[in-house]
Amino acid sequence: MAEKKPFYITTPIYYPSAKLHIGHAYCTTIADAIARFKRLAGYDVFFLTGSDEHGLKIQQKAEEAGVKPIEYTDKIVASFQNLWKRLNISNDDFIRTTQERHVKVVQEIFRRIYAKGDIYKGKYTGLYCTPCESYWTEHQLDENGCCPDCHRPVQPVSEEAYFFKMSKYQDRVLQYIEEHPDFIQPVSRRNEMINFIKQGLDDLCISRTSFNWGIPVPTDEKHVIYVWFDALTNYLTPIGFLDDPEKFQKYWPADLHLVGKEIVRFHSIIWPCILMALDLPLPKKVYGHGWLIVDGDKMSKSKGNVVDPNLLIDEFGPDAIRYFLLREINLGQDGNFSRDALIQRINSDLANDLGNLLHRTLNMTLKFQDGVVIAPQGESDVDRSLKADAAETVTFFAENMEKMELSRTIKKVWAFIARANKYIDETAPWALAKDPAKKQELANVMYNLLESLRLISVMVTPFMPVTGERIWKQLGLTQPFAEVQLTDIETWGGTPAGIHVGQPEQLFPRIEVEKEEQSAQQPKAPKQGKKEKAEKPAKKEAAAPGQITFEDFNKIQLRVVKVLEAELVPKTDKLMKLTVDLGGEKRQIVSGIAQHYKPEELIGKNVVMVINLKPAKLRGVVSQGMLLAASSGEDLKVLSVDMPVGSEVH
Ligand code: ME8
Repeated sequence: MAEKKPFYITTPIYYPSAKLHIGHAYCTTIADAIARFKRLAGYDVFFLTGSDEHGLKIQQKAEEAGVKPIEYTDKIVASFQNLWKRLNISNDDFIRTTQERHVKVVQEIFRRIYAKGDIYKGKYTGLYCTPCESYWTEHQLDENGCCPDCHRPVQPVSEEAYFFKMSKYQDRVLQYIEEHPDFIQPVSRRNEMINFIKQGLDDLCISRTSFNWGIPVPTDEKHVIYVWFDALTNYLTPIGFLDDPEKFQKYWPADLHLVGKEIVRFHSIIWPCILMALDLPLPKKVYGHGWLIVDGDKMSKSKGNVVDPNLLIDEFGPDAIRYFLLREINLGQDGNFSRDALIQRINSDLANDLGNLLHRTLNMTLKFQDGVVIAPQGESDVDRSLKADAAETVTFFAENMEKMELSRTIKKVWAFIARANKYIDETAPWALAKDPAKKQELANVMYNLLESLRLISVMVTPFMPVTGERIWKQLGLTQPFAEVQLTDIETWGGTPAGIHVGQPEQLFPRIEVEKEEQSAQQPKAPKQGKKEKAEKPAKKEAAAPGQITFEDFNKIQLRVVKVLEAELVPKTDKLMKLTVDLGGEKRQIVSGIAQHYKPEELIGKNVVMVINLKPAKLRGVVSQGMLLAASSGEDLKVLSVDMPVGSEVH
């Protein structure tokens, strides 16, 4: 047998500074769909994901939690691994940058590049963004003098540090990018990177002495290696860079680094410079995908719009979430996540189109042929047209998945599902079943439907692995599902005659929107938790008209917050934009108090805020809460209290 072609695909390694949200799940799901497709297409796939555990931010979080950094990361990393398991992510390894195998690699790389003269000791003075773990120069800051990535304030720092001579590789990296049009994708990101390099690359600071949660510089232990140098090299560790030359030879260079758009720069500029210093070939492709936006807004803890993938899996199952993310969003662009759109897709595409096709086909096979698949003989025009569509869909699938056109591929497969549903109406098997002379014609129709579903079950698998296998089993196919390859669906007729189909099982229950709306009135967590769903809700005493129950009142979360910044919203005379501190978390509120206060009168005040109000946009500015105020006639005063920031108000 010919040796399988290797395919090495990676996701970024995630920071265990907080729980993962649906945006992280999006990135990993894309990589998983590609990895699964490549396996199907006969590649020897190595799919890597992991965790990026060092750095000041993690050290600070651990200190806040009163535990050692490794205890802190152990716990969060376990939650990552659990999430990937629940989402059926098929990674072949999980790298933790705290693992001994990785520490050895990073230190060896440091040694090699130092020995070559491309790492030197100097003095670092610059600006550091703690949340992003990034150093910036003055001219890179945004218009407010903040971090150009996260737009939060940066701190000036000055210390002895090791530097990597990126400047030495600037011309070579630029030349490489220009000569390899496929290296950075999509093209828009490639142009951004070219412009960035043309502005000149500074040498990169790769060590710190002001914290110690990191990999020590091998020859100078008071320094720890700066996180990006440690993080990027993760891609070399599990494929045997130090300990398995044969494996390394096989998988390096990586075929695809899939990353979010904001870290393309690290992967397509810094990482190539490090690899050039190591005399290693560069990865074949860096693909920068867009962000997942929630109901039109970027997800962030401070906006309170973070969507927890675990709760969604509890509620809708992993495949529906995967389907939605991959179907709804074009890879290179930002895309919107909305619960309503998710429910709509589940009902129309999964329960209706796919679920009905399977259900009707199996039911009719059971009813008209005792569940036995009968070999087809001859074909009608409509049969021929269905088969032509099937062949075209399989070709489209193979070609477009290679091009990472995931959403387009899904749409094409669903067009074929619609085609197969239409074929049922066109051929009307129930009418054929009434006429004994049409027995073979009926058998042909049933065969064509079952065979269409066989192809569909394989084509949906990269996106929905559980569903693909469930369809396969219900069809009664005997070939082990795990062994199925793309070649098995490239020719029509793989369903063997004589097998028995199984009983239809519902793939996706319809979500009743009315019920949804009712349950949306309930507090969020119980609605999403499975256990709570199974339990009967306790009977509640209804409130009289005009009254609210204690439970209603209890839903409102009131907190003492400090006003940090205040400014008028341009082109309005009533609205003021405030930045408030909730006690470790900042939020932005838009409040209609501009006719009653000057901005400077509010700054520094401790006021009362509703913190769990659904974010809204006022004149295009996002407001993530509401201030309480008392008014009488023209007079209005915000409720201000002499209590520490973060105090709860009952
Ligand atoms: O950047 N939509 O880690 P990270 C889509 N440790 N993708 C999103 C997203 C969203 N809303 N939010 C985050 C790091 N991501 C480094 C990587 S790699 C050597 C080191 C994506 O946990 C984000 O774009 O902050 C990034 O690709 C990934 O999650 C990891 O983010």
